[in-house]
Amino acid sequence: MALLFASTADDPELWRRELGRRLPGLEIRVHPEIGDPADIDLALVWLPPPGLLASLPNLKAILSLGAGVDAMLDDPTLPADLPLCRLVDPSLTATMSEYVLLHVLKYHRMQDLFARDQRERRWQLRLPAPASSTRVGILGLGVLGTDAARVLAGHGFSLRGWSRSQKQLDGVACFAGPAQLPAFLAQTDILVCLLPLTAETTGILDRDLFARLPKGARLVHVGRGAQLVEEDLLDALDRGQLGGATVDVFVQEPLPPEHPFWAHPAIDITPHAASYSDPAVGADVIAENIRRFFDGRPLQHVVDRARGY
Ligand code: NDP
Ligand code: OXD
Repeated sequence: MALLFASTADDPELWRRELGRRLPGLEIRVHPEIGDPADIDLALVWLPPPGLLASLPNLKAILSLGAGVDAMLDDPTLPADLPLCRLVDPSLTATMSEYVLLHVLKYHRMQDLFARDQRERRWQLRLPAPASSTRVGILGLGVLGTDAARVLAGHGFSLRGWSRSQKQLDGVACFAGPAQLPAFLAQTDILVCLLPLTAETTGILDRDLFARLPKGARLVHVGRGAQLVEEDLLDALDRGQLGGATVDVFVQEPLPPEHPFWAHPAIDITPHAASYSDPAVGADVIAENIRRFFDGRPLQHVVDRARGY
């Protein structure tokens, strides 16, 4: 009975310490020091090498160290019948909402324009408008989108959100499904993408979608790289259809040095760093699922593989 830890983005020793505090008897093996693969019952992973999970003959459940599991679902060797649980962690949610607030405020308070003025040594007073006059639209009203909406509402922004199924959220005008997407976009000054990557959302941030936003709208993209058609973003910025974009996720990560986003004056990039799962917090959630597994109780946050998230 052992848990395999495999992630190149997370510190195994921090997770070992935090999980060990909560589950003292748990044996943790850190990839690539697996030992006998037949000993592994559970895998705690982020972007595991394709084929790794399929090589564990007694694996019974997969726990993701990330909220989005698209990369794992993309691995054709992923064992089809095992529960795959995504991470729903208060520290990841809080850091994501912080990132969204930071960049929405940047655009609302015209900090992007002040930065350009500074580069051009231009002293230009720009007076702020009330937050209620800035319309923020959130694509995806799941765990992260709902919390971002709550935080933005606390700052007085005018909010709308779009999801697959119809929602009712206090202070958020809710839209659902492809038919209501145009109406949602027409009243969005700052668009935040917090969608999972699925067949339906691949390439959703494209020329047609940008054309439906008010001219000069801004984009904050924190979903997944493949949702954005990168050349359409460059084109929309060049034509002034979009006024600026903040991008955290890319088709190719790390972003290659020659990529045009690096030096574009209207694009701010961060290296897939919008949120962070603090092991001291996230271990509560993971440990609860491990206890459930050993007690034979239903696991939490199991991904619906047919839906893709
Ligand atoms: P959830 O599963 O909780 O929420 C997903 C939301 O997207 C739901 O509201 C869902 O609608 C909606 N949605 C899915 N497909 C569609 C569709 N075709 N049309 C309209 N709405 C759709 O996920 P989280 O909020 O936890 O995470 C969202 C994503 O954020 C992750 O999958 C990941 O890609 C990204 N992420 C990025 C990070 C970063 O550092 N940049 C960090 C963490 C996550 P419904 O409610 O109706 O099901
Ligand atoms: C995630 C991420 O999905 O960090 O958790 O991208």
